[in-house]
Amino acid sequence: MKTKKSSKQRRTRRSKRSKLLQLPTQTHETRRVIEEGVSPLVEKYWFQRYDLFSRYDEGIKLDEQGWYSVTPEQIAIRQAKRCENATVVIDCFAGVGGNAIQFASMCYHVVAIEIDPLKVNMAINNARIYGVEDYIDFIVGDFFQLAPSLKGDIVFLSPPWGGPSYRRVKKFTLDLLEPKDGYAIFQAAQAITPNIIMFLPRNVDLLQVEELCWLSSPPLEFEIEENYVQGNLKGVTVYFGGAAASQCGPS
Ligand code: MGP
Ligand code: SAH
Repeated sequence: MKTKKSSKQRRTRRSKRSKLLQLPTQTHETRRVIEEGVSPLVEKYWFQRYDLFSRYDEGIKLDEQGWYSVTPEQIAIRQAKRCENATVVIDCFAGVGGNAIQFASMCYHVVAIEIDPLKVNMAINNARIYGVEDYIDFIVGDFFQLAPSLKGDIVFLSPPWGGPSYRRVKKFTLDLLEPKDGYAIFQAAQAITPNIIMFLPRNVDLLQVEELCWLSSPPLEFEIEENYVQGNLKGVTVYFGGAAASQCGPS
């Protein structure tokens, strides 16, 4: 005789079945984590790999710092679109190329500076996958040493935030940026152009960001944008000077 199941029993059955249905994909993903030698620190970012590089499976290369620092592709596209009048964009902390690739995809000429030669090799490989390597001049070097000789319409700054532990502080102050504090980084950029874009932690002290405008006379215009991926806040982009007004073409 058939008995009527309680709603609790039905719930248990359904959840067991849905777990079984998920099993093959989970196993496949877990196998890939092992095959690719993904470290525990990187694992969380690896699961977001297609948000970071939609063409990941075509041979994209990242090292540990690259994994946790690369700008997610949709954010990098948005930042690049804001440079619509620019001819030359300088990416001062280029990493494995997440931003440089998207600037180049908009047909800007990109000067990509990165201090770590291994990352530059990865960035060249990644740019090739996106077919934009011809639009990027990769320079292995220290941004602060190179800054006095650089010329460009927009300077893009996504410096190191001190690793994934940046989240532990309630308010991320600009002195926590690396390799120098936010004011020093901004001033080096300002000597090139007032059209500056900065990608900063979501917990950044916005009052300090505002203070950066006052390093110029008259103070620079600025605009702050929160950047989400799949509904999660990933960071904050600040547009200064002509980048705020989208007027950064060659003068
Ligand atoms: P996250 O907060 O470490 O990851 O980095 P997530 O997935 O948001 O973690 P959650 O568990 O808090 O949800 C978010 C994004 O910030 C990364 O995808 C990078 O684009 C950027 N980012 C993180 N770090 C540590 C750096 C950094 O040091 N430098 C730069 N330029 N970007 C970073
Ligand atoms: N926007 C990049 C990620 C940048 S992470 C992307 O989307 O891929 C910050 C990078 O700054 C790191 O790769 C680090 O090696 C580099 N860096 C640190 N100090 C530097 C310096 N003085 N000059 C140039 N690059 C530097």
